[in-house]
Amino acid sequence: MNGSNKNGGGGGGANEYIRRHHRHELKDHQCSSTLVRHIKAPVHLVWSLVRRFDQPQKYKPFVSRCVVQGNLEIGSLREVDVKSGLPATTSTERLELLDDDEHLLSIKIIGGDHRLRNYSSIISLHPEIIDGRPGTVVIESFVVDVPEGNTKDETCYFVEALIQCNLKSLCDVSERLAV
Ligand code: A9S
Repeated sequence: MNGSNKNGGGGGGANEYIRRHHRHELKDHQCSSTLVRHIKAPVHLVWSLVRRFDQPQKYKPFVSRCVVQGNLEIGSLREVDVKSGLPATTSTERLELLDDDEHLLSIKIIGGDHRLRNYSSIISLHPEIIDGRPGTVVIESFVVDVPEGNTKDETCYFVEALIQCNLKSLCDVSERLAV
């Protein structure tokens, strides 16, 4: 039984971007989803925040600290400490893809005291005009194992809520910088 693959909203353009960049091979007992957000800030500015694999806390509200071994090469690992109150304290994550031309970042979570096993995500940025000014379509998709004792929907709901918080914060930080 394949995981549920709900595609987030977003206009025609977004669906084309989703088809091109956000394809995940779903295994049994995995769930996947795609979230789309429109930011009133130019792509280069939003990307300057997203591309910092070494400093996710630039926009991710749950991250309290991040340490990267080595430099920002594919395969680099980061140790992410998250704030109290979450069902986890640390996460070890690997840089899978960082493309400064296509504005693509992909990571895999390979460890930590949380319940997200085989978590893989892709975030892509695309220019668009919003209210006659340079804006950005942000698309983030993930695939993750459904933990024993949880349903696909519960797992998707949990991860989507976290990513929505990340994207809301990315929006706030970017739009504040774009003023
Ligand atoms: O940070 C991301 O890009 C996405 C997620 C889903 C991160 C989730 C998280 O960092 C917590 C916020 C700590 C929640 C991890 C890896 C596990 C959690 O339980």
